[in-house]
Amino acid sequence: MASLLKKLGSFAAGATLLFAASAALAKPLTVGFAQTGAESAWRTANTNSMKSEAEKRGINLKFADGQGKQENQIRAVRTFVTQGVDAIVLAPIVETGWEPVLREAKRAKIPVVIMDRKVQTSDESLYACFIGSDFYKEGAMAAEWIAKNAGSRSKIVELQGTPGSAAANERRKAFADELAKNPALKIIDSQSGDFRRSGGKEVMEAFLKKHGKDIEIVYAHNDDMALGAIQAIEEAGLKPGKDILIVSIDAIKEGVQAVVDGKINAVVECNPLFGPKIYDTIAKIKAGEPVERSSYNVDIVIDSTNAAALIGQRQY
Ligand code: GZL
Repeated sequence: MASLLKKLGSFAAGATLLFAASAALAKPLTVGFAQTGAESAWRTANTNSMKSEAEKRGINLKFADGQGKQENQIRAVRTFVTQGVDAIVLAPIVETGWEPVLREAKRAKIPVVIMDRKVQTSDESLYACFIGSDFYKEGAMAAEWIAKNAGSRSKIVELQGTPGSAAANERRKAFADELAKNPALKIIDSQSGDFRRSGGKEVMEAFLKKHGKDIEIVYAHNDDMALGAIQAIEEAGLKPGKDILIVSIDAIKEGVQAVVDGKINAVVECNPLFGPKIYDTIAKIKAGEPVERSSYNVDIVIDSTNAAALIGQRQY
């Protein structure tokens, strides 16, 4: 009798263990995602990639739209910590001011993946890894294209992205560094359009009022501002891509179409479709596997030589 009870006991223990293991396996991952906002078509594509890939993988995604404000993103990360999510993804609108909330996540042993734009921290252990694009390279590629193709044109106006964002900071610095190698090229004015189409139009209208036909080239930190600038240039009776060269970054479908139409002369790709890479990385982190500290997407230049061939393949 005793041996039968003993056997029943060990069977029950084994069954409980098995049940617990299968329950743990079956429990969907919960990821908190603090997004920058919805300022551009690029951002919308980025959000859609994160949401659709989570759905495909059965991941429970808690999405927070920062609406362009750092304090909203900080509040969202704090909430994710309180909710005890399995991992946090942060697309930081600006580079600084994240240490306190990243420390809270670290104390709660919740890994944070920094996506898209970098953060400045004195303690790199505050986040698990960075996955994004090399904005410095993108800015350099834009300047190199201009140096090669501008001919006698030299006077540039710059539409900058969100002040304090890594994307704007690095694209501006790289472009300026490249121009230092080509002294004929000169930035005659530079202002933020906040990565927004409306911002690009308003700033370009002001530049046209101030500089008129002096403007020969527009360097826009993203396509949405370039498309806004095109509206302003056409309303001023000028031909974008001909009277004024336009070089931009992102390569959203509408931007590549503008290259096909000859209204934008070159666009540097900055792929927003991070979903698969982000969730693969989170799976590795949760399994205790090593992940790359920083990983970057590969960017290409799209201009009149390849835009028509590529437009049909654009995914965002
Ligand atoms: C770049 C991203 C920038 C895009 C803009 O990775 O942070 O923000 O270039 C977007 O279109 O608004």
